[in-house]
Amino acid sequence: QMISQGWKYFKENFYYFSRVSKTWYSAQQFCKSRDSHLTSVTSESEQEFLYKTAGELVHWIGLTKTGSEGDWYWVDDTPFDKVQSMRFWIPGEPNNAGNSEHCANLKMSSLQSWNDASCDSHFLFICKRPYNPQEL
Ligand code: 2F8
Ligand code: CA
Repeated sequence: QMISQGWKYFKENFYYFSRVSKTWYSAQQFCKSRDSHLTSVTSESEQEFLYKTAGELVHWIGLTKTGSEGDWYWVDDTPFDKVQSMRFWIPGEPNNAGNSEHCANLKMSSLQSWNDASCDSHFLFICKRPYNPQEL
């Protein structure tokens, strides 16, 4: 029986921590080719699982903006809760540095860990997919 080699299980989802760097879009394409999306983050326990597993390495997550000055949204279609999510940004972020930061990553090993960065930058990334009851 195969249980998703290379994927880590946490609370009804599997997560893939890449070992190669990609642009945000290219990372999302990779996740989609594996029946997943760049990860959403919707609870403190999920955020804790992600930053502890990521360690000090910067990883793209599935948060980006509609257009260049639009609102943040999760690429896996999870509704983005702006108020509940404020606590996960690094203090001072998102700052849209150079008016060109439209994708988010997990930058610090801490509860306050998100930074907005240029989507064209290359970083490691985290894919997430719901577990399938047949697998576990
Ligand atoms: O000081 C925070 C600032 O740090 C960098 O800019 C100097 C980040 N840039 C990149 O990651 C490319 C900013 O996004 C971040 O806000
Ligand atoms: Ca920033």
